[in-house]
Amino acid sequence: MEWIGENDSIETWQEVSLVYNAAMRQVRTKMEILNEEFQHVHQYNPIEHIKSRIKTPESIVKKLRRHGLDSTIENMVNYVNDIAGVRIICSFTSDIFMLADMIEHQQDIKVIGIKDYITYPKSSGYKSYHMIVTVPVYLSDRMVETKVEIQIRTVAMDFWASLEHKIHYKFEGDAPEHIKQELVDCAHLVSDLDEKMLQLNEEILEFSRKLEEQNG
Ligand code: 0O2
Repeated sequence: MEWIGENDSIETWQEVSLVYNAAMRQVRTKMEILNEEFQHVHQYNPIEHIKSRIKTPESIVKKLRRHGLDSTIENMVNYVNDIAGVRIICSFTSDIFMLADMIEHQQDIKVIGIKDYITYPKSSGYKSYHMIVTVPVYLSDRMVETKVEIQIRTVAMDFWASLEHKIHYKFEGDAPEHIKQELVDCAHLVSDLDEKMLQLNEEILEFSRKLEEQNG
């Protein structure tokens, strides 16, 4: 097995981009298949939609600089875990943990790190479930295990994170205190909304189950 960055054959951004793109597409397809299979077996789609992206070279260089590292291909590969990113948006918080479990049980996906910002939200109010995984990418002459960051969150969490991200960039990370506080308040509203929607959905499911039992 080989990690990209372990040998000299991958030297350019184009090569990194090719391998990470392949890994990202593989993870995305796997998630789409899981969703379709779930629909087939349980008549239910845990995934609302999926977004994926390759981090821009500028953003990678910024991250390396933040960690005090030189902008080399080796550092990119070794220290930037989210060059390839797949974001999975679900309806309910319970879907997040179910999907994480399904991902962990996929034989050709290796989970190498988890950050559970659902159970332990960031002080900003940020909530999301992050998994760093590796998938094998088969090239013509070798296989390379490639890292992909999977972020799993609800529609409401995604709405919050998108706005917070915009504000963060607008103020270059230094938003006025009252805006930061408003965002924390909104994050609490998002958590309450997610909890209420989950309860409501469970009630609806229970109602449907009883109706089915009555009708034989
Ligand atoms: P972008 O522009 O979204 O790509 P590590 O990856 O472990 O070396 P890092 O990057 O701090 O260290 O890991 P973490 O905390 O898991 O965050 C990775 C990504 O999660 C971020 O990527 C964001 O996409 C998202 N994220 C984390 N914290 C926040 C937050 O407070 N608000 C929002 N909106 N998103 C957050 P980037 O590279 O920071 O940004």
